[in-house]
Amino acid sequence: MKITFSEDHRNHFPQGELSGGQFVTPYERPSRMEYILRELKSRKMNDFMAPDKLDMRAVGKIHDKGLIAFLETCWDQWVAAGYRGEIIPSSFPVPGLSKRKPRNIDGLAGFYSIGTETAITAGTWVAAKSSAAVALKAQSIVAAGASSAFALCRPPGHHAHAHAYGGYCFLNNAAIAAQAFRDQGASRVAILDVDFHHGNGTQDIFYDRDDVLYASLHGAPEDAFPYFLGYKDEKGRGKGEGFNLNYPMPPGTAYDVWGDALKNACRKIKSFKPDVLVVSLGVDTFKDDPISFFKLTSADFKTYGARLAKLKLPTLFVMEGGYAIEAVGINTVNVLEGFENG
Ligand code: OKP
Ligand code: ZN
Repeated sequence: MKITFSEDHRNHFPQGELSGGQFVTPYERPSRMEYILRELKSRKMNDFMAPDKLDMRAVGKIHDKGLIAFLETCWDQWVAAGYRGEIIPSSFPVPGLSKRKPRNIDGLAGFYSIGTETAITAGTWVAAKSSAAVALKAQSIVAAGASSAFALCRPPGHHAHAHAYGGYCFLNNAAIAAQAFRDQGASRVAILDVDFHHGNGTQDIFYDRDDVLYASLHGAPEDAFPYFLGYKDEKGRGKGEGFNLNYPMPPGTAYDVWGDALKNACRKIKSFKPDVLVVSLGVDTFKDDPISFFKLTSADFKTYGARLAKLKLPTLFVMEGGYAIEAVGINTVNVLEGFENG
């Protein structure tokens, strides 16, 4: 399987994540990539490719111009305003407040984000663009006829909405890739999101559409970030009704239950008859993940990789989360190896 990767992800490494009222070293950190690269190489998965320059038209099909302009210029505006720290929003246009866009950069950050955990630094935009470029390069490899490809991208993407960043995500890499498949002739695209967290951004982006099926297995929103989306009764809207599938699961969920949900999602994906499958691959379902509450073992990742292969679809794997730093490589590569041998 071809793997796309760029070192440019390193440009995004905030010093702080606001977590439990403290600043901690962000869970989503550059070294995650080192562990995955090391494991890929040790299992002789060496077929790496660099991305092309990002096609901003492909990004513009998914994201709002205002968000793109914000991400592009926010750091300079923040510095010009005299702020000394990283960009962390603090005020949000929740229902009851006006939805008008402020001029002030502190206000704008709240306008364009879903929370306060995701700091922006000088290099964030360069890294976010490289992440989308890595996803699009792998997409082009599958579009050209490869049976699979792995986009080893960072920062992740599935929490990013058309109009908002957050949850460690800036550009929705999986959504951008799914749309690129559509624009290059695929009639139907399925997105299977196996990251521990619900992909609120991806769901919202495709919520009204019947040409992109979104299926997600995740920690129940009552108990888990992103808290405000991911319920089972969110099934899509208008002609999109029936093309959004949520499988929220409670704390302590292990493979017996998770694997059944996957089986069910795979059946639904199969009957959708997609031309291609995009997997939002987060490995934060692992039992030792520091910010999640599922109980998958490293062996389970291989098992479900093989299950995905049974769909016999051209498959694009797009990296999302996974924070149990030592195990992130093993678990990620277990999925890919399970898929290749499955
Ligand atoms: C990104 B991906 C705030 C908790 C925020 C953010 C988790 C983002 C996960 N106290 N947690 O889906 O792995
Ligand atoms: Zn996650």
